[in-house]
Amino acid sequence: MMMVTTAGVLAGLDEGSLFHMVQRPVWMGSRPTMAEADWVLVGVPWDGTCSLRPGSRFAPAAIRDASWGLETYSPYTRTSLEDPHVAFYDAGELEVPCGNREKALGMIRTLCGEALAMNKRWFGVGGDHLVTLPTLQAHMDRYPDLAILHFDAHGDLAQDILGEALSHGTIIRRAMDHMAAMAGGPVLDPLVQVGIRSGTVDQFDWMTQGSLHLMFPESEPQEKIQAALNRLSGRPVFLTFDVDVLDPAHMPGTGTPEAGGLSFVQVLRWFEVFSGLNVVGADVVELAPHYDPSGASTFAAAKVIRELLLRFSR
Ligand SMILES: [Mn+2]
Repeated sequence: MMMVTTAGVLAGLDEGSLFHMVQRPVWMGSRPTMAEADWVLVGVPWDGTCSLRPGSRFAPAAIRDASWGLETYSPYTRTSLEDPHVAFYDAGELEVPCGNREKALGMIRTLCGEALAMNKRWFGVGGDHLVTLPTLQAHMDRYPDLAILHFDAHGDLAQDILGEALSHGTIIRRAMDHMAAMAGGPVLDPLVQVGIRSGTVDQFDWMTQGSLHLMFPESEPQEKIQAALNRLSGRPVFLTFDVDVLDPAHMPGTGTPEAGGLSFVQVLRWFEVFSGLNVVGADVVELAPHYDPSGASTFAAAKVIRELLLRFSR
């Protein structure tokens, strides 16, 4: 029997050994330093307000690991994470106290503000959707005319969840409140929502008047798609992506799965539709990896991040 020995492998690494050792502390394709990067990718492992099944605090690490299972090249955009114009830096994860909502939100807002002050584009990886609120507030501080492009199964427009105004189910309503406070009056125009299929009647009424809601790319009339583009064009856009916008058949690994959602291919089609927008920040939230023991949800979330980085780099 032939013995396979590893003796000399480590010593031979510098001379081009057959063995290839890889360390994976960062996202696939990350630049080695922040100075070289346009985007800063930050994990926010906080899931303190999930109303059904918690676990999204585990998403940033799981997605980072899964990223190595993808190619850097995307056949959809025909670009690669290694292309010069795509420059992102995986800064790791912010250690946030899961039992302390106010402190966690304050830390996220401060860190995001710092990244924006360094002229970086923020790419957050949640966490439950509430982590998007301080991110949006930091963006509104910098971009008073910010618009929001929101992918989700849920409108996240509740006034409160069991009396709690700050929750993953209220975040878009709170963001609009923040915008209205900054503008000194109600603002209805700067929101486009995609994939919403769950909420109360008053939330859907509000959505009908206040936001422009799109569902499946092949069934929306061209005029409505154009109206959405008109709303978002020519202004800075924050794109927030709750993975439960995907149908549970594609994305079972999430806290509040909702049947009747988009396929991965339909999501890609929307990214293509919106690819001309000036996206100044983005996040992907609500993956709860342990509810999908196959791991496929985590790979899908990693692929969403890759496609967003590629679609919206410039
Ligand atoms: Mn949701």
